[in-house]
Amino acid sequence: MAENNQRLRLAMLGGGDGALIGGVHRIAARMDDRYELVAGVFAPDPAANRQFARTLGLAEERVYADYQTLLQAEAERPDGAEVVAIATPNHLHFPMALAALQAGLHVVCEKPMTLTVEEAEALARAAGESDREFLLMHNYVGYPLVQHAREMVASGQIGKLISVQVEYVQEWLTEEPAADNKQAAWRLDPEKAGAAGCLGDIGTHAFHLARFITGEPVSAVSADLVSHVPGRVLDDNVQALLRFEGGARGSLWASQTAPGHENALRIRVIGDKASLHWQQEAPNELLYAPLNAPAQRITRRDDLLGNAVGRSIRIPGGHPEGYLEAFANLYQALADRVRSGQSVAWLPGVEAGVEGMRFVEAALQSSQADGRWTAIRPVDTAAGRR
Ligand code: SOE
Repeated sequence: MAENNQRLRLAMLGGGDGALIGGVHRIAARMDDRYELVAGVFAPDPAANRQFARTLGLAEERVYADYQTLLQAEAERPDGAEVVAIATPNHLHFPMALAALQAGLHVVCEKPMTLTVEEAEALARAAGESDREFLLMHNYVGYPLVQHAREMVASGQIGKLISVQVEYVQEWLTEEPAADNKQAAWRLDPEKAGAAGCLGDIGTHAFHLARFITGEPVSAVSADLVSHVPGRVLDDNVQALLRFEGGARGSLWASQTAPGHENALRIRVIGDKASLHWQQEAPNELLYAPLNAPAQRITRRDDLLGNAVGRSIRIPGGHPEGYLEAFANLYQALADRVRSGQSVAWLPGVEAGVEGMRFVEAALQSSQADGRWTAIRPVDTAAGRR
């Protein structure tokens, strides 16, 4: 397919006033000038929806009451939306993504992909039957040094994988949140968040990061989920042991009740020749520690990292890049795929969502059975969508 840099017409579902991630999607989509926001439904309340859309400068007739009307009306326009970004509470991901694929749109979907494994599998089938792209927003794989770590593992630089320690800890739900905290309200409500709390919200990011860097599926989990805040229904702290398909062992800790931790995602990948250590709050460096030799601090240099990684670097080393740039890398890669047919193998897709939901389900079952080892059914990635 020929290079075509025409901006992709983007519609957005969710992400209105008071939302954190909606604004991030809009910044990330614009960063490389590959998208134009043309339509949306930002809030269920009609007045709030219109008011918010006005702040974005959207044409009034392209601000819709609900997603069904948006999909239908945009399909009838010659300049209709081509991609839809879903940044709503979890329970809406599945119906919206399914309808969008069926309406012929490419989909960008927040994690966790669905509420259940059944929904995830149904979405994977729908994506398989369509010729549209599906991007699951596991944004942390967009960091250049995460991609570099993955390349180092794949090219044998750490040797045989022995263990993985991954943790994603935050403090923001340590206390009962204020009643008007919109972010917290739906995340703590099983009707909207699903059966998993912290496990679904950030445990899935940690799980995907481990899977992404190592390239190895996790075959079984033994999990212990707990809720520290009295009256809270969903888990807010997860400790899990992992068994990787190739024999490596791992541990995953996800918590939203960890005072002093803001957005502390970090991973250590241990091989028999070397270890790697990366932290999201200091994302411009990766520690490479070979056996019996001095450790090396690898910095995010555009001139040293490989081509695949180089494309996702915008300014030379020493000029910090961060969360927004990493997020934008996924949007950029999706645009490459849609406009130029470029294969971007690292982009998390619908299979990553199925895998994530199978992990969530297995961890929930394991915890209910007092930590019993529970198998995670493997995902067929033959279709090349990960
Ligand atoms: C809240 O815990 C949250 O916004 C998550 O929902 C995001 O996925 C994570 O990236 C940052 O924290």
